[in-house]
Amino acid sequence: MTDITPPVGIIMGSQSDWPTMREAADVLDELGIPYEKKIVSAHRTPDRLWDYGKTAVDRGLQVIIAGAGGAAHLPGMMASKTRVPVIGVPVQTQALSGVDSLYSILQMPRGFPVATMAIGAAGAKNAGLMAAGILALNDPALAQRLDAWRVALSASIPDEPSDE
Ligand code: RP5
Repeated sequence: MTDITPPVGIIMGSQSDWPTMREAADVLDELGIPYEKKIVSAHRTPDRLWDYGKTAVDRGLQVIIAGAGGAAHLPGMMASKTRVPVIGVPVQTQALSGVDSLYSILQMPRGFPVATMAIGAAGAKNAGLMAAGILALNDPALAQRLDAWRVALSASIPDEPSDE
């Protein structure tokens, strides 16, 4: 059996991040974009992080979506290990509402960017859409699907608020 690497890797620091990161997976499913999903922790499984980053280009990954909470070093460390674009998702935390995650991911030093999304579920969903937009640059069929998705979202917004 040959392992074919999908274009998108969704990685997260913990199983507890999955309910948030599933938003990214769901929108990739909607758009027909294959992905893999892995638990990779900067602190608990640093060797796994290193191997994932070291092999990302050769395996053919084109975008990495990385979610973590608290001392959220996963996206930045991944960006330091691979030139594959990293989209960071700050997972909401109980103690500091995800502001800790946001600052940990956002404030990268010059030279190693992470495209940082909003805190929580909206950020995860937008990470999936950002990945789609990047891939659509070289995939006309996906570009059409993404355009249609955006049109459908706009069409679903009512003109007026309802009391229901
Ligand atoms: C981070 O610590 C993870 O990304 C997660 O958001 C947070 C808490 O992890 P658990 O204690 O729930 O496994 O590394």
